[in-house]
Amino acid sequence: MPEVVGLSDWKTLMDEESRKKLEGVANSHVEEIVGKYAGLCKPDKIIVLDGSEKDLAFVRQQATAKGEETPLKIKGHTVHFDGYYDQGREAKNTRVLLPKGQKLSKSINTIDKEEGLKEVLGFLEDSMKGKDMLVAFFCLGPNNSKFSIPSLQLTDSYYVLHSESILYRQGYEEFKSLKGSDDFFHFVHSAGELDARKNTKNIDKRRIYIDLEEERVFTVNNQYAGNSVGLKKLALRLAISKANKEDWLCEHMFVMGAKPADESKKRVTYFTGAFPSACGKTSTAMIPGQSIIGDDIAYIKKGDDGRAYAANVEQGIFGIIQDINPVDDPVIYRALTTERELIMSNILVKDGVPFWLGMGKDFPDSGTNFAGEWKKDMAGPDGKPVLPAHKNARYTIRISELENVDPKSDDPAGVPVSGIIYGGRDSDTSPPVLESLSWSHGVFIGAAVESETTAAKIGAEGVRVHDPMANMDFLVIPLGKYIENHLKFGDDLDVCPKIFATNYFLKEDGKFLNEKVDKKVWLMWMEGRIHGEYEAIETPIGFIPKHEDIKALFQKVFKKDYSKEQYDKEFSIRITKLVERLDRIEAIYAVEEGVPEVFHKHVKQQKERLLALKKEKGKDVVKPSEL
Ligand code: SPV
Ligand code: MN
Repeated sequence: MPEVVGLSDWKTLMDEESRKKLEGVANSHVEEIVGKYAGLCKPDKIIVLDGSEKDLAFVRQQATAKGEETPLKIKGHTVHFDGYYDQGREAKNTRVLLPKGQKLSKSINTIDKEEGLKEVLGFLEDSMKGKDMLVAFFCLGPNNSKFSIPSLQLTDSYYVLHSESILYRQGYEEFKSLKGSDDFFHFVHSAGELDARKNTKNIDKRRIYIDLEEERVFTVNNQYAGNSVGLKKLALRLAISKANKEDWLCEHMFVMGAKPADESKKRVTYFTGAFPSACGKTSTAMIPGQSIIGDDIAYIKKGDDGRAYAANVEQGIFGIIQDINPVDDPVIYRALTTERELIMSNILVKDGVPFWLGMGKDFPDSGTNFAGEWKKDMAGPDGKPVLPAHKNARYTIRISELENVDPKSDDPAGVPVSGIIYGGRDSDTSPPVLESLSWSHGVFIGAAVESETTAAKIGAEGVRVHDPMANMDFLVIPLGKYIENHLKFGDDLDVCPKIFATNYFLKEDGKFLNEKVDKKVWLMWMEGRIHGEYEAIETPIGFIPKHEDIKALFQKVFKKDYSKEQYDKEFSIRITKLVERLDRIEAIYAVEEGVPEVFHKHVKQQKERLLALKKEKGKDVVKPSEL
């Protein structure tokens, strides 16, 4: 029996122009997919888009006309609201469709494929009645490159397509070049039935089901971009599976270019960085004076010269707007407050003016936000106080709109990666920056990343969670295999990138030990290490900077003194805390199958080194000068 039985005359739902565009890609698989889900979802119309300026303008105009977005005062800016209960990535109902007899890590959410398909296709049935089905062609990775993955999006949301037209490269030509092959990803999305505010009504029927075999994702009854935009976190999961089969890495990483603190040295050194949500990822990629390629997802492949090359999968940023202010993030703040095409979501709007948390302005007493008509001190439908803007409120913008865009941001060859940064978040354990002892030690560091949960994911906030390579939420292959792939990738390179770890969140008496902008100094140190410019101190957990080098960098970058006392506070080795962390990591990996032996070896050896240091020094917190 076919999976879906629907309309046989679906082509009548297209006008002549759409029909021509669909025929233009000359791909029977594309046609079959469009026909199949048009038959199931029963839209009033099918509108095929080829990514032309005219089409993009149509999508923008319809997003507003249909009430999914509202224009703000500044030209080109709009706001979109997601429903009250749809403010972050859904974890519980995002599942991999698991074919019978297959197994994945315990921490990966799965559902029997047959059962899951039946459920999600059931929810998609008739979901587009009274709406348009939009069919659009995109390309993950730079166009016309070895990184490119053509991707087909079907959705009934103009907001989703508008977002995608900002965040991703167009792919109509890529689809033509497929010459009829089925080697592409596809995504079927419906926001489902909408309420008067144009928000998903049946949030209890929100489902995101991932089919690795067919390289497709079904997502229904949601609007938040992390759930609805196929090319973002849904494609990330498909690409992780594809990378696993093809021996490259698909990472939840930014890509950026760093310039040395000494501007007379004309060089750009490329870094990728994995940070769990709200651990400083975008703000690291946006450090003033540096250049950005991408802030969220990278494909990394070995180049002909034996080095690792990374490409930005996206061409835009779907960034957290909280705390974007002229002091901490001047580049983004300027972009968000001047004329250009952008979408803000889940902020507060008063008379067409947006307000968000931490922007450095007072909130009005009322306005419109994700809860509807907002008033100071009001409670939401769940009885909880409603903040004026959501903590996970976002902006969607093209990277090319930013003044710090890197000239190689669309380079089909990608950029050579010299450094990889793993950024965790803890208040009492890890120093602000360190360098791994080797590639495999670096992989271990990445595999041990921990952070406190934030509002980007629905659920409790402030809980310390293990998030290997900041990619755990998206893993669709066993964790052990994923770690092994990283180890193998490095073994296969002629020159490995150096691997670093950062933690911007150390606290003393409840107050942060460093300032937000300090991350520039850590980056400058990492950049210098890559070029052999600084010596480092070997500790049980990796190489840490010398006080004199950091002091000189603080002087150069911020004209600020960086005292020995401050250095000691930030770079001391906190043995018990570090060992506790290793114990947590050990427990997590103990129940995982297929974890490479070298990983266990690093856990064991690091613990031994820490305990030996404790014994030797007779104390629990050891200053760098005592090493
Ligand atoms: C993240 O949470 O990692 C994001 C935003 O980049 S989302 O699109 O929700 O995944
Ligand atoms: Mn992300």
